[in-house]
Amino acid sequence: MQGETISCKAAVAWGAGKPLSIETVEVAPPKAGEVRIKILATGVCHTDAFTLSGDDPEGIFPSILGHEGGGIVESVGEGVTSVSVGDHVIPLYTPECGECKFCKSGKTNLCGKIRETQGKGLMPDGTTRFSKDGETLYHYMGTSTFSEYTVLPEISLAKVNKEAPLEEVCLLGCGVTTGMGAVLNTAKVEEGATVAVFGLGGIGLSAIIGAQMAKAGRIIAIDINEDKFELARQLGATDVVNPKNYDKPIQEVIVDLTDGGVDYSFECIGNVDVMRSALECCHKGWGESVIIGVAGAGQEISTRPFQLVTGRVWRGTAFGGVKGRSELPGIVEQYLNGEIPLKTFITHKMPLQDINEAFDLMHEGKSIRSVVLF
Ligand code: NAD
Ligand code: AHE
Ligand code: ZN
Ligand code: ZN
Repeated sequence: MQGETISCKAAVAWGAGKPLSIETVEVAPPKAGEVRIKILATGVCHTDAFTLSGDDPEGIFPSILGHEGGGIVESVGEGVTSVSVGDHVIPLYTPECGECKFCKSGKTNLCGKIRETQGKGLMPDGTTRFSKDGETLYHYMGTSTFSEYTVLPEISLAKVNKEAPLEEVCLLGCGVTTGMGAVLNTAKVEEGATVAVFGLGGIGLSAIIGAQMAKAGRIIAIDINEDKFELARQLGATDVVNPKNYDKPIQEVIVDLTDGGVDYSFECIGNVDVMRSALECCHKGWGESVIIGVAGAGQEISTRPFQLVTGRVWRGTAFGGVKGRSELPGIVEQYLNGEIPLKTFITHKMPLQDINEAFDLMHEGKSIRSVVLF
């Protein structure tokens, strides 16, 4: 049943480079095909910081950021059939409509149905559900989880087991699913393979979990912040490398360490120079490098075409290739079966009013994931 407009707290991004501001905002009821949810917890991903910094070509202000949440359905719009009030859900920035060219291709998780309006901070009908004293606030990544209440299209929700604590499985809404999925779905790493992971934040550490699940023979973890090494080892890294400790390019260091290069590498930073290193540390003839990190407006990758001519493969992944509605509920079950150590990722918890601390901790390299509890 459709409700009334709700007034609630949200962290509003008024402009690039400004801290988020906790405001009372209005959240309109869901229209046809839409669902309003009460957010219980949200992680803070580097992509939120990337957009807030002003580097995101799709960044729109004022908006409500956040895309790694967990919540409970509060009300549903006309025609919604797949979720009902009280269901536990994870918002999906990569929806799954099941009927568009992309969904039907069987080749990608990138659904095309609402991508255009989503990128403009709008709901599929071209309007927004958020406002503040009559001023429009834009949606972000179709999710806007930095708000007590948010509205999403039905196709952007994965219904999950109510036994799963939302303050942990919210991390499956982006970081952990992305890193694991990049290894298991995008690269399809085989048993015994040698893997290099560049960047040991929430994404890189999840890639290590994926590599461990794939039974990779060697997992080389690379970061310029050595505080990240202990957790990387705990999760399965066999080697840890700080590029700053060498006076030659990191790709040469890795090639020397691995008798010619790795089978698979993953860039989990968003640095185009490291993307090049990640490609060039791959083994001639078959090595594959997967770009996960998101780079700012105007930045481009480059390498000698000879790197590809001689058999290396460069690819990328969004949300780890995971189809959210059909596959995420199963990943939540894997978590419930003890296969995914989500608690390990939560280094900090805080109330919404302290959300800017989560960004500070990330920039200082002190957190893996901060989870905001509502
Ligand atoms: P994070 O800030 O938690 O981690 C980044 C890590 O990279 C840090 O440990 C940092 O010390 C390390 N680092 C920085 N510069 C480095 C360098 N030159 N060499 C080695 N290590 C370096 O970030 P995160 O939340 O894990 O996100 C990582 C990247 O993945 C971001 O660009 C984010 O936007 C992107 N991302 C992409 C997807 C996707 O679907 N493709 C999903 C989530 C996040
Ligand atoms: N808006 C940016 C690109 C940002 C981006 O690549 N986002 C990833 C998810 S990052 C999650 O932390 C993604 O899913 N991309 C696929 C898509 O369709 O957005 C830009 O450069 O314009
Ligand atoms: Zn993210
Ligand atoms: Zn689709």
